[in-house]
Amino acid sequence: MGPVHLSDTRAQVVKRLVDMLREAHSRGARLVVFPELALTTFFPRYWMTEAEAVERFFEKEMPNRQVQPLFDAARELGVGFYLGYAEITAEGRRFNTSIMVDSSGAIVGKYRKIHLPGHADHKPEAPFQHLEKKFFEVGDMGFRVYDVDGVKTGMCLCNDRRWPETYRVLALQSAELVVLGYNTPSLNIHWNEPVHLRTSTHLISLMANAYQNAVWVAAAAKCGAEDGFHMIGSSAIVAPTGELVARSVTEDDEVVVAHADLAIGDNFREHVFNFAKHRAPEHYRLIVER
Ligand code: CDT
Repeated sequence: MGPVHLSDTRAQVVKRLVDMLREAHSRGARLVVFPELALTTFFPRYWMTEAEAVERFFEKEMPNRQVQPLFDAARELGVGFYLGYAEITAEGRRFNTSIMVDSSGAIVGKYRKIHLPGHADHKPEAPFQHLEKKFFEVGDMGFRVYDVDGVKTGMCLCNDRRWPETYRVLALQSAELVVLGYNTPSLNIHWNEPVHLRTSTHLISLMANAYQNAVWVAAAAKCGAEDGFHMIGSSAIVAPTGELVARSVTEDDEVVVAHADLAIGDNFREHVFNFAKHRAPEHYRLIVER
């Protein structure tokens, strides 16, 4: 998905999502993955109060009137989707959230982002902010696997994709597919990271974790320059072999399709990564200690 600028309305953004859903359907897709915070610009780059952020960028209900056309199109076409958005609960809790919607247009799963990158304080010396730790709480739902039109599907969001524990917890629940959206700024405000590493570390995270957990992975960027702030593209679909089978080539709205044969993971699940036979959790205790 190309950039969403501050001046873009929810209605304009939802129309773009519906257009991509329709194109995906015309090319044979049965599930579409949209980005993290897909309905708005990547607003954690801007310093503002929490109240202002809620007013401008958070969704109180899902679906709501503005997003309903996407749900209607999903039901009409029989195509499910994953969507990331900023959620404010009835109690006023704020999460960076994603949902799974099945081919009947029903929400069948929810995830609230656990690995929140960035900072909570104002960094006026930085070219932009990364205020996920200010605007969001750490997710309170864990990593869960949902049956989405018969496919065991796990979700995560952006920075979660860099952590092996994310995929392993999902694979331990027999996930066949992991879907995620991301917004990855091309510049790292914390240290002088070479720009090309932003894309290569993204891809290597998807590929290594797909292979080591025998899952398909589909990752969708929001990318290009949002009001001058550039984010990487390279939306990708990776097979359980660890191989990249599809990748976007533009930084605009672009539909990338792959046929994901779920059986490709079987040999890996039965042999090298047969968890029941070969895992040694008694030797892994350190990774669940702080
Ligand atoms: N949105 C998000 O999680 N982005 C992070 C940027 C990390 S640098 C603070 C990512 O992992 O892509």
